[in-house]
Amino acid sequence: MTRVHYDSFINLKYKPKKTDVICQFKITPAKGYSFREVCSITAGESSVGTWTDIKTMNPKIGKTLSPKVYYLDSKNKRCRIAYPLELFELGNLPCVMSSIGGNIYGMKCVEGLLWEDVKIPEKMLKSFKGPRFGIPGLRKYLKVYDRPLVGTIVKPKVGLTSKEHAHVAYRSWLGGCDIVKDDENLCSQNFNKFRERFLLTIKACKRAEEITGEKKVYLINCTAEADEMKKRIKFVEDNGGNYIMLDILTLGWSALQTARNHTKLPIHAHRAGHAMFTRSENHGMKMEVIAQFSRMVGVDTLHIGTAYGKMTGPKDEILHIEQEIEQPATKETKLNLSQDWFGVKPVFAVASGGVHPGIVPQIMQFMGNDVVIQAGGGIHGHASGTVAGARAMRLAVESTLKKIPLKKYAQEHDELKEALDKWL
Ligand code: CAP
Ligand code: MG
Repeated sequence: MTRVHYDSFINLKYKPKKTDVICQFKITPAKGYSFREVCSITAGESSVGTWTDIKTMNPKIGKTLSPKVYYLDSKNKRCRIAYPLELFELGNLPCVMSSIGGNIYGMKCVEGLLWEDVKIPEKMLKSFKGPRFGIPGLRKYLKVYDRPLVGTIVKPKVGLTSKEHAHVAYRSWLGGCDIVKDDENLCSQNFNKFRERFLLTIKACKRAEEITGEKKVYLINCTAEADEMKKRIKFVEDNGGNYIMLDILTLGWSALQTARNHTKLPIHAHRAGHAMFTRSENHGMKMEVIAQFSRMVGVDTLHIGTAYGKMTGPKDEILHIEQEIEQPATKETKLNLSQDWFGVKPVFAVASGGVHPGIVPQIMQFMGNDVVIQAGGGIHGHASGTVAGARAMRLAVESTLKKIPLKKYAQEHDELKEALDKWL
């Protein structure tokens, strides 16, 4: 077996510069390798190093571009590496990923490599667009200032015709949803073509606005091959659309950047497939890092989990992710790096997956008011149907804001009572 062995990227005296990109990893060395050695290899393989010394290396490269492992915590297998900004092309996230999230993940010396956190310097942040709307912009857009936003996902995920889809959306808005979105796997299948679905559903959206007097948005899933995605976004913009949705991880960072460059509409980021990277406790990358890059590129709403619903994700991690996408800055702790967002707009956290009115108080207590609370099954599964289901969600938000226990509020509100009877 080819054995890599070097120690040259460790420098525990190094004080990171303001311009460095800093990453925190949890590293499990493979048998026969030490923790310290693999930390050094991680820095090397994701930058200027390779498995042996090379004749083409020169001192200038070594001096200006070598990352430094400046923090080692062998007990918790955690290290922090400072990468000089010059290693990367600004405004090119795939390039950053190919470096830091690249070859090293497949090397024999690594048994597990978990990219836990990133601290992005101002210059890199500013080379991306960031959210166009952000939380204050979206609140203004929707004219909702004092409560969480309420959304739904048209269900079943796939299978409805465009007409049926528009009808379910319409009934969701009538019942009280601010937001109606497509599901992540609905694109332009034969049974429900993109253009027809869009035209019918946006018409229903305008009608619901007239009837309810509230602003309503339709998050249509524009996920497709990049040229086609651009065409779909343009079609939405040219025909009175008010929001687009993208599956950011299946699309890839490149197409997400393209979308951000090409649309004036808010972007909803669905994270379908994130768990392929984020689920293992020892290998992959954490949602924290995905969330930071999403804010940097410029999405306006991002799924981050609920802790109380059907998806995995520890509460403390979800809370930290929410802070990371919604706050102007976060502080350094033993578990996380700090991040100053230098004015990059905040992203609305989306709590979704197994949500129903019965868990709204917990979600609001845990995630606050700046959250989009989304329920698919928890609305369309209501015993009296979609309108009542949406109404029950709004009532749950209302009762929580009024600090009235759900069960008490339900005594005077049938839709809420029916929802609690089914799901609590
Ligand atoms: C929710 C959802 C979302 C998940 C994704 C679904 O539907 O549409 O895709 O929320 O998970 O299909 O599960 P339900 P996450 O309300 O019917 O569960 O938000 O954690 O990324
Ligand atoms: Mg879904």
